[in-house]
Amino acid sequence: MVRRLKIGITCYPTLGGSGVVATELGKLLAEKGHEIHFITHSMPFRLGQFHKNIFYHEVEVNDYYVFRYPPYDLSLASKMAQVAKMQKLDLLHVHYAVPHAICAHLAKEMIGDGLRTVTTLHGTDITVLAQDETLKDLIRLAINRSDAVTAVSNDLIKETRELLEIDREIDLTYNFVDKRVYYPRDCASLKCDFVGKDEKILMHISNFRPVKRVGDVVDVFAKVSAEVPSRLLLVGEGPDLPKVQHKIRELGLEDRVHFLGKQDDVAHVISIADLMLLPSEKESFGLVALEAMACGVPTIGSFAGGIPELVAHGETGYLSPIGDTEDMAANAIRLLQDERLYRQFREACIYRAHTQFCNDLITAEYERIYYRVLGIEAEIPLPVCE
Ligand code: GMT
Repeated sequence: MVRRLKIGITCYPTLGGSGVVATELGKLLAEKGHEIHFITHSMPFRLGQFHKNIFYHEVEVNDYYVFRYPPYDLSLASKMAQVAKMQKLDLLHVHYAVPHAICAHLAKEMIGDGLRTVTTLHGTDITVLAQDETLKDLIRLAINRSDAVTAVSNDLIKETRELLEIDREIDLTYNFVDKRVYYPRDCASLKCDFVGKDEKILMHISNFRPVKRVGDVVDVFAKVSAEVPSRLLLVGEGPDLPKVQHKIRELGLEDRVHFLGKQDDVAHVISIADLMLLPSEKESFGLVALEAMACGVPTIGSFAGGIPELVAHGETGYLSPIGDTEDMAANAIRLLQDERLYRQFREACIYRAHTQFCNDLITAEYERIYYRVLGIEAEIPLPVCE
């Protein structure tokens, strides 16, 4: 029997896809019998109720009076070392390079080689932060000192190598969906709250940062709604929200656009959509497009980053050059007006998400990496998801 592992996980617990991936992975590993210790500044929002094999260690920041700024990174590194020692952790798996990978490196320095570290790169930790000369050397150090590094798309692996000029091994570990949660839900009554009988729903979910190009979402919707009776549902909040609200007013679309704010039950919300819009400028993977795909909702998006590795262009959605809202709108209209084509896309979406990006498969890939860095011979078969 393969040895169960004791794993410390650090992530941004309250926002973003990297936090979702880290938390869901922790839950799945715990289900498989591993002991999981979350080491974060607050309870991961997707953790939900009590889980067997899952423990939570809160990082408290030392606010000693000589510190001008509370040193979160140092508190995190100390907490990692403390938990690793007390709980006899086998490894730390950190999500997002800054500051988590560097803190893990410090913790390992404190504990010694017995503790292994795995870093997962998620996106802007490389595509934005590694372009910043003040952070570049730090990120390179953190990556080079990790016992294993994984990234969520081939595109992100390529960017990491190019931007940081490193040639170490980086494993590919795509984002995943839990098939027990993400499948087409029957949300007819919820849908009726927003649209009339023959109207379609276009949806965008993000943190409304400039890389998401939410202005393009509105432009695409303006063109689509001129041809197809439809509504736009915007889910999430972030710095570009006021700009987007202004644009909607300028285009006179207030009656057709609904702001849903932040939502937790994403599977239900997505299931009422007919199309997901993801016109990002940078997107290392695009977890939301995967969640939509698993619920049978095709994506209209851009060719940015790792999106083409996820969305099969012309089969589970359509992609266009970044900023080409004409093409995106034309693709959306074609899909919404052709019922047969839409049904075909919908089925292809569910099949692709549930077979290529399923929880069992990607969890097994992470487990293989853990045993490899620990030098433990273990047979972890890669399951065939159906
Ligand atoms: O890197 C970020 O901007 C934040 C990060 C997050 O926490 O949501 O998003 C990235 O990680 C997700 C999970 O791996 C990916 O699905 C997103 O594509 C990626 N975002 C970007 O690359 C902009």
